[in-house]
Amino acid sequence: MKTTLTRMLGIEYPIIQGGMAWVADHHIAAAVSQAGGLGLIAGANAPVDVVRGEIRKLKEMTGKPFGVNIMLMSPNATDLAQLVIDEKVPVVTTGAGNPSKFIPLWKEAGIKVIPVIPSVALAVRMVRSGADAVVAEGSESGGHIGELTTMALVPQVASAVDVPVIAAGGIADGRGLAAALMLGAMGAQLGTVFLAAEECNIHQNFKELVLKAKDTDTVVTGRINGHPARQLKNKFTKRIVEMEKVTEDPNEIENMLTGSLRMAAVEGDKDKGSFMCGQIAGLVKEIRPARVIIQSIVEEADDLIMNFSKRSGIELE
Ligand code: TUI
Repeated sequence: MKTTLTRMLGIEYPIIQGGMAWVADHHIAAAVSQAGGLGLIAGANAPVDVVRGEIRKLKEMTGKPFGVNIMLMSPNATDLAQLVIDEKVPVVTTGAGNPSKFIPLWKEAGIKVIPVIPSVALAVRMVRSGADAVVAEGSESGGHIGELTTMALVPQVASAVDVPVIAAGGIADGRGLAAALMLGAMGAQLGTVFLAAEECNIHQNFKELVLKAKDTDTVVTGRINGHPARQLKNKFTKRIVEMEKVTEDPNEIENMLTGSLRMAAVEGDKDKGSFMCGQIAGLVKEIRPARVIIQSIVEEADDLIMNFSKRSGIELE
């Protein structure tokens, strides 16, 4: 399956793995890239030396294209912006902010720049600043999200910009990829389904919670402090939701979040962790190698697009 996105990035399939903080290390990123998608290492709040180590370990595992996601609220964002240049990283995605000031440097270094955006206005601004593509991320996604759903956001972004659009949020199988392409996207970014990849080194408890989750098991916290984030419901989110009703200091919520991603992904602490996860978790039912996940998504989407009217029973005159 080739699109303008696969050609731009030199990958086989139009599938990008999300840059999940405390989750996306060189193991999962290398597996996704080796399988023909684009694997991403999450910069998140990690120190520069740690991310450099991850990049170098990934390069030992695969010679295929990969990317680094830079979370712009990180205190290390500026140093990471330079690191990706020094380490000749082929693709950079960004999240949780506006990367405009870094784009000229990255472009000069030959890096493909793909900001994740939650609105048409930001997409247009990013393209004017030189972005090569954008990820239009709907609020079905896990982690830090905007207001719009994937269904509403993707076609509006696709109509507003002349670079490839990658749909994200609520996609975990071939139906989702095919639907994204129908909405005008040239590919899809997936996070939740890769939480259940064999090569994803999160705590076993996290994987089990994802496999067990049903459609209504996530909740958005942080709307009050301007950093809304979707995660699996647990004791931790219950406490935050209660706190949000009474607190007069939004920073209090921010402080509660400190360490909670690590607590989920590394410690597997079911009560104190923030298990960031998308609404599509209910569709994720087994642990599979990244290669099998990608193959099955692409095969299903391919078949749907080629044989849609026959498969669906929808008759066209
Ligand atoms: O960034 C993400 N997802 C994330 S980041 C993260 S770490 C974190 N945890 C708690 C609170 C905040 C961060 C976990 N998941 N997705 C991409 C994304 N980017 N979603 C929304 C945005 C975004 C928001 C505002 C992009 C640009 C933006 O611009 C505002 C501005 O500066 O104009």
